[in-house]
Amino acid sequence: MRILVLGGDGYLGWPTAMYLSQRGHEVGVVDNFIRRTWDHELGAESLVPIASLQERVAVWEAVTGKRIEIHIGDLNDYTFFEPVVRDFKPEAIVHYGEQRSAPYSMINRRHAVFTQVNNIAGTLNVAYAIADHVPDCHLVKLGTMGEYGTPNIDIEEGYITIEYKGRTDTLPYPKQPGSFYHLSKVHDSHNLMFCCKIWGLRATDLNQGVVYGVDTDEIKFDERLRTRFDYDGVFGTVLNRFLVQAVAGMPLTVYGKGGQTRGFLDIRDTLACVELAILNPPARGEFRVFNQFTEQFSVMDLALAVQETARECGLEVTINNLPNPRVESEQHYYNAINTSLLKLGLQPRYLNDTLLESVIHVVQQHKNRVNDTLILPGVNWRQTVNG
Ligand code: NAD
Ligand code: USQ
Repeated sequence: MRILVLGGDGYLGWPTAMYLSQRGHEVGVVDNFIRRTWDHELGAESLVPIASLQERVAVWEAVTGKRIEIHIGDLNDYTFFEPVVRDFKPEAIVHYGEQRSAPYSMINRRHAVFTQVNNIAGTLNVAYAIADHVPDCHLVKLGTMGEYGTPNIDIEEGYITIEYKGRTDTLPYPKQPGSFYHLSKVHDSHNLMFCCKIWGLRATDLNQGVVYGVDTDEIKFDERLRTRFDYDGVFGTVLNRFLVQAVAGMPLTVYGKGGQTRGFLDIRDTLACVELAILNPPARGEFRVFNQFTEQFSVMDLALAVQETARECGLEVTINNLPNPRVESEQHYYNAINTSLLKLGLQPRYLNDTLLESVIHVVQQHKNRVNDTLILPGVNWRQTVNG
């Protein structure tokens, strides 16, 4: 198939582009490199050195003989994006191209506004370009499990059937997100559901949990194909951060009590899920939602697992319960349904010692690049900063 990967220079976008290319799809990537600019803004850097997109694509072609097309530009610039869609004529678009950090969106007013404009307006442009030029194209949009928050009932996949005053309806599942970033995904979901209804587009919203891991089969072909690996307090996600902290000899930064429970998945399962969604498209007019994670853990479960594996690798690690910089429940019920992707054939790779050890090994190779001033959280949800 002809597949455009938006955000194809990012942590998930680049491995996805290679994975789809390796499976014989014709792949184009779109990115404006703004993620690399945010590194400069924050004085941060991927722990694992990453090549430019141009070098990655050249190495990929040299190693596999397969071409990946590059389109450099902003999804919010329709004069750039419209011709890309018109000329590439994708049969599927995988949309990763958003500002994805909850702490970044909570820095101050400017970052909150930027996040919502970038994500919501960018996604609207994607929907318009599909409607205008390739109305049959399947949009595979990355959403987040954080759209649902932590309700005291089971979390269904996008919709819930409710009986009220003797009548029954199936309605969008209630959303209680925990940051302006997570809210941007909720707004995207509403816009896309509406676009499917009015224009007959077909879309899959992949409500993904927190991703961990550093290696995919394609990355292993050549060191220059590596994807970014963030560990700083703004862009680093929890398990990736704990593994870096363990290697750097720093206490694991559990926020509050650590009972916060989330869905998690291995980066290789992200790629498998995205391809399964592409190969099994919804009908025209359907807005389909899949919960994309394989296991649930509390933050404290993860800290204890990292501590245990680190000990087996000869590293002594302590756990530090920091005052929580976020506003979130620290002890709550959590049971999310994730059967749709399993029914399509996903074979999950569950978190185990071997995976933790393999990430620890990669982190150890780059230990001298850890900047310990970036580890502690610096963004506080309770402060409104008018910057
Ligand atoms: P990332 O920041 O590494 O990659 C996103 C890419 O999109 C970057 O390369 C960035 O330059 C690009 N981008 C952003 N705005 C753009 C714009 N307006 N125009 C063009 N390019 C733009 O993020 P990631 O970790 O790869 O996440 C990808 C997607 O998956 C995001 O939408 C995120 O919300 C979602 N997601 C990620 C995780 C996770 O744990 N990483 C979990 C759930 C969902
Ligand atoms: N946490 C800690 N210590 C840390 C970092 C995080 O205890 O050092 C806690 C947070 O308070 C939170 C949980 O771990 O309760 C997850 O935090 P995170 O930073 O790993 O993940 P989150 O902010 O939710 O965002 C990440 C991605 C985002 C994606 C989301 C999926 O950055 O793009 O949408 O995971 S989900 O969590 O399912 O919404």
